[in-house]
Amino acid sequence: MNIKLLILSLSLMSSVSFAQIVANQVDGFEDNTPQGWTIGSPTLADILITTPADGGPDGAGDGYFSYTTTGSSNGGGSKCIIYTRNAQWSGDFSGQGVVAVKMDIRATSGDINLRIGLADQDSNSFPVTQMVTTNPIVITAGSGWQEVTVPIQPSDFTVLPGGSGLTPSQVLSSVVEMRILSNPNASWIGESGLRVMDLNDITASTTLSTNEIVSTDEFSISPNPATSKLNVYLPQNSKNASISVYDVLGKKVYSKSIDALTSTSVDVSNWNSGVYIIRISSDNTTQTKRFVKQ
Ligand SMILES: [Ca+2]
Repeated sequence: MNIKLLILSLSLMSSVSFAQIVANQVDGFEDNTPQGWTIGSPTLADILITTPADGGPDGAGDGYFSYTTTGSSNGGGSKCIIYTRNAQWSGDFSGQGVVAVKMDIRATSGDINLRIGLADQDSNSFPVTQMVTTNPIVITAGSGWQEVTVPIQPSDFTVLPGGSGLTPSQVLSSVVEMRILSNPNASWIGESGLRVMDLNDITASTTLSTNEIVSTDEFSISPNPATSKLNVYLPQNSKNASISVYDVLGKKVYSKSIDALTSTSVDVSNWNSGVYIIRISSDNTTQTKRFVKQ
């Protein structure tokens, strides 16, 4: 390669821009890739990170991200933390109006003390000022998929020692790396011990509301947990509605057309104990809820 070509290719490389955060973007894991989320060792990431095609909160066809730590106290893959760098979770969070990260999360082995970490970069693209959300959100092992909202406004963060001294506001406008981690203490590193962290629909939210979707048009279920009968109350004006129920593996275990009714019940007495997803589809809307069969 001659010098001119070398210079040309270098200048082309430097002009390649990374993906940047966009308001309301969603990592849904429907493409069965980790969408840039990784751990320190790419080799271990290939083993410890999986992206099942089914079994997310919406059941069949809802792919999700799953990271299982090694359970060791030290070494690659031992810490409960994943990150993206110079990818879709970098850039100007404040400029995009992003005030929270919403996600579906499930802990199937060990409680998760959920925190979001953000870092800016120096001129060599190394993260320098690092900060994590001050208050962990505890996801109890075995509690099934939970929809959580992690506020990420400046006052929500603790800046970790050793950085370049930027304020949370400054970091939020020039993010290089984002982390999702479990640690009872404010730390840039995840805690060790065996954990399985499942994630879905990681969303750059411009609202702090946890009830965006809740309205008078929402369906409801009771009792939850259910032992013999699950009552389903439909939204008003439901047309051509149907109920589908999926188990945690995404297998459809029940379906029924419920047109022209306002409530119905499902006999669950012979179902296996566990978590199920119930989906109501109608001309107007599709909604899902989780319930437990005891
Ligand atoms: Ca998904």
